[in-house]
Formats: sequence, C-alpha cells, structure tokens
Amino acid sequence: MKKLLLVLLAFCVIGAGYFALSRNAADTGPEELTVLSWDDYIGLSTISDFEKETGATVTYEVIKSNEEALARVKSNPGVYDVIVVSDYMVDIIKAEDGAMMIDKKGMENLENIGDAFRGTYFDKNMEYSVPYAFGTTGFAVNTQYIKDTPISWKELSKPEYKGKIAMIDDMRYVLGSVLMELGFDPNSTDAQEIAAAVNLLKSVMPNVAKITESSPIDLMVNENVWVSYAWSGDILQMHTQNADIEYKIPDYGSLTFLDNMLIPADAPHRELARRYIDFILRPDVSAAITDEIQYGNPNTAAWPMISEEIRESPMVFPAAETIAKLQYIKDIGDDIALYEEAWESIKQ
Ligand code: N2P
Repeated sequence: MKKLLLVLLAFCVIGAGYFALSRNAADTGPEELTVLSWDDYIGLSTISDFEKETGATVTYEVIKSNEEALARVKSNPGVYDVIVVSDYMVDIIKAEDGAMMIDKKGMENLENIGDAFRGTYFDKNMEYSVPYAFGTTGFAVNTQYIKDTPISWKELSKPEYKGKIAMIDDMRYVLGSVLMELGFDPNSTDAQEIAAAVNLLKSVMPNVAKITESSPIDLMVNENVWVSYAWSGDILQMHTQNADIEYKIPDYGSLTFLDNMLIPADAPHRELARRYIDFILRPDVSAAITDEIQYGNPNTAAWPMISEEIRESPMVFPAAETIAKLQYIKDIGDDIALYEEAWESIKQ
C-alpha cells in the first residue's frame, strides 16, 4: 500500500512538473500572436515585418463591428492577444474586466501618442488601451452615376437606386446615422425614435444590393453599386482605386470613432502583444499604415512621415466645421437589445 502511494505521489510530482513546463513553453516557445481587428486596416507589410523581426507567426482576424469583437472575445477565451475596438467598446470591455492593464515597462513608443488623444473618457490615463486610428462614417458616392444630388437615407429610398446601394454590417453606426438624419440622438434609447429609424431604413432596403461582410470597397470600385454607407478610410481607399468615388458627409452630420488596441485579460501571449503594440507605434511603421488605410492617426510622431496628400486631406483629418457635426457612439447598456431587434428586422 505504501509503495502504491509512493508511486502515485511520484506521478503527481512528475505531472505537476510537466504542466509547469508546458505552460512555460506556451509563454516562451515558438510564438504566435492572434490579432482581432478590421479589414483593410493595416499596412501592406506591417504584419510580415513584425513576423520577420520577432520570428513570431501572426494570425490577423477581422470583425465587422465592435459588437462582433465583444462576442468573439467572449466566446473564444484565451485566443486573442490584441484587439482593435472603438472608444465605447473599450469602455464596455473594461467595465466587464475584459481588458488587461498594459505593463508599459520597456515600451518606447507610447509617448508618440499626441496629447489630443489622451485623457479619453474610456481610459483616462491610457492604462488599458492605446489609440490606433480615427475616422468618420458617411457615404461613398460614385459621381459618374450620382451627380449633384445630396445623399441622405431618404434620397436613397427612391426607386432609381434599386440594387445600387451597399452598407456596412454595423447596427450602431448605421442606425445611429439614420437617427441623426431624423434629428434624433444617434445613441437614442427611445423605442419610438428607433422605430422611426427602422421605418426609414426599411424604405431603403429594397434598393440595397448588399449589407457587406466587411467593407464595400470592391463593390464600389467595380461599380456594382453606386453608393455605400461606409467608414471614411475605406471610402478614401475606394477613391484611390476609382477616382469617380467621392466621400460625402451629410449636412445633418455623421459619426466618428477613435479605435484603440487593447490586450484582452485572458490573452495567451501578453509579452508579444506588448511588443506588437510598441511596434505599431513606431513612427515609420505607423505612417506606413496611415498611407495605406487612410484613417486619421493619433501617433503625432508619425505625422511628418505620412504622405502629404493624406496628411492634408480634410477627409482624413477633418476641419473644425466637420468635427462640429460629428458624434460618438456610446455604451447604452441593456438597451442595446432595442438595436439588435431593429437590426434583425432590417436584415430579414
Ligand atoms: C474598416 C475599418 C473600420 C474601423 N476598414 C471602424 N472602427
């Protein structure tokens, strides 16, 4: 009996040692980094340059909305190392204890973030998140087909747009924009106002060719559709590929966002995640990203290296009168159910 106990004990000791070792191996072994971000939102060689420099392998997965990011992080615990989400979603994830405080030790490039992008309501001291890019939403319009008509959701309900409209699959930014056109708060939680927005959007739906999986870039560039509700940088990328496509922000205003990198609380490769964030913040790496994605860049040290055309574009760095018309999406707590229901009914 004593012998049996000894043998069992030995197994336990060896077993514990093995698990300790394999845990170490996961921390230091052949490194893998899983990033959850958006489509068309990284430089052409950013990921491969990081892989070359670190020997790590990076998996870059894409989301189409902040709500999708939250759902993916929750349903895949211990998978994501870095995620890129907007202002209000940082707030939500932090409140749910889903973000890790970033250990700033040895991170040399955090200081490159400009003062205007610090002190945000969702992370006052930049403890959990680091600003990545900012932008707006609005309409991509192919001016070959739509000449001087001001675009609005109401205009898009006319029969001449049949099959010629696309939009992003993001309930908060789409419904938020429709609410603004109706003169309501884009973060409204009033069931009647949301119902009015649903009605207007439903009158547009017979004309919508596609609510896109990620971005309507290809549909617009190939002229399958004439107009899309989309993200600013994506629309500017469309313009780069097809000069007839212009970015229009309606007079009633639009939405804006500041996207941020954060490390989920259960990230398996936190050291590498810190290294990735610091790499992205290098002025040259960051400027190359902006040149490609054409979103605003909170990394002020990168600004002198950004191509002049983008640096001076009011569509990338909006002028004061545009900024005055922009609003942010906010966390609306459980009332999000109103939007989920509304969006379901739109997509049917
Ligand atoms: C899509 C980028 C969108 C960012 N290319 C919106 N948070």
